Amino acid sequence: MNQERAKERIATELDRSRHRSNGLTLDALDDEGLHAQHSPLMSPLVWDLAHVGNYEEQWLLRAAGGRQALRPDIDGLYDAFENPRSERVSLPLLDPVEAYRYNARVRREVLDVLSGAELGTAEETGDERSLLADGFVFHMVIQHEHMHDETMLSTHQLRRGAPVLLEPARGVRSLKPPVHEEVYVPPGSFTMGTDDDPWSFDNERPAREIHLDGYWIDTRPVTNAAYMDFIDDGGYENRRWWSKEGWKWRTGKKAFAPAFWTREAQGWSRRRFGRQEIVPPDEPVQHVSFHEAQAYAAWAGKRLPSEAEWEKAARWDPVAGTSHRYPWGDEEPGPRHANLGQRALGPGPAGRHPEGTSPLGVQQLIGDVWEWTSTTFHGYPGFDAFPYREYSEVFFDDGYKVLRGGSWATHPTAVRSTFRNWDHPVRRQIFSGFRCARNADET
Ligand code: AVJ
Ligand code: FE
Repeated sequence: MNQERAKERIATELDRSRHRSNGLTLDALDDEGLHAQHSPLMSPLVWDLAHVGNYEEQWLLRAAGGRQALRPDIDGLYDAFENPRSERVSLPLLDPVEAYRYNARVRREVLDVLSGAELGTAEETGDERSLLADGFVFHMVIQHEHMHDETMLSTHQLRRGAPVLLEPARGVRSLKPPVHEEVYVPPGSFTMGTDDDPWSFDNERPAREIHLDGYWIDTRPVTNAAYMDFIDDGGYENRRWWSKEGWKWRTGKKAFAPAFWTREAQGWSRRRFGRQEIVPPDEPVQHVSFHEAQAYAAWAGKRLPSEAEWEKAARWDPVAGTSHRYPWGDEEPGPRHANLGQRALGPGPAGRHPEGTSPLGVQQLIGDVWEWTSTTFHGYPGFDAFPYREYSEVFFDDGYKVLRGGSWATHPTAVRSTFRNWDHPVRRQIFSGFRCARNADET
């Protein structure tokens, strides 16, 4: 891409992420709703709103643009490590209108920095890892804002009260069953991770050849209907399906179903963004913890895929012998490929987007629900923290499991087959589901 086109794309995406953030805050709730602590797990929404602006100021204006700081006085307030989520509500935060104005002021100067920036390729600049090479730091800031938008959606989901988010019409509800429930991935090597994706974070690098034994992987994420069978079969009462840690969580939490579910006389219902509705059987299950995903897989006689197994199923083309950026190839995600970008307020039914199928025949790897993997989050061999240790390195402490593929709430710029998300295994306010895998030698 030439520089002018690259800059136009960046400006468009900066605009889109801001439009989305404003839609989830200023356009959705009044001051009280924006300042409120809707859950101890989440920040007040006004915090996220000014945090994305402050991050943009620090990285695009100061670090990349070399400009004078606009509001160094608020850096501490919006530092995620200085202030735990549960305490942000008592900070002297910018109010919603101040946050809006601050963000707009930062953005005006950022567009100026962008127009003068030298976004040469890593090769041209001779600098393997520079902030500006290939537009990296702009891509980082765009993705950062969309990640917080997804986090804000989790806050909205936890919030009690009347619905405030518009629900666009939902697509087709029922589709043909898959030809195969699982596919076999033959033993062999594939390229995992990347050295040159201009949107990739440090934790997606470097690329390397990985050999995997043959394995089976589900063609679709586990549905609500299938998950209900696990519940009905006493899955939550039977210790044998749970890991030691998982059982401790299950009993301590008194979990009996995914978060937001309640059992009614007629069956399961759920609360979704303030609306109470029947749980749709054909949708991928969401709001499950890693422990629930693992217990289900054990009950089904399977296991969770490792992240390498997930990535191979999503990227590897056994005919061409190459790895792609997405399951469907290298084309940017469009509505026909995947359910991404908050176009709906939930996952689509299992089997949607057949055009997004991977060469191995695996569906819905990108979009709908984040998928728990069995892998503990760590750097790949040769990991090099960039541009700051707090993006991923400080989370390499064995406390986090890797999630892959993005959800319906993830923006298309913020996910690809190499993208790695992570969270504590107990978390379930995120839009998390899973699929199962099993070893080749087990019938
Ligand atoms: C990559 C989604 C785990 O939200 O904690 C936001 C992203 N990093 N601000 C998070 C992030 C800094 C991060 N996750
Ligand atoms: Fe952040």
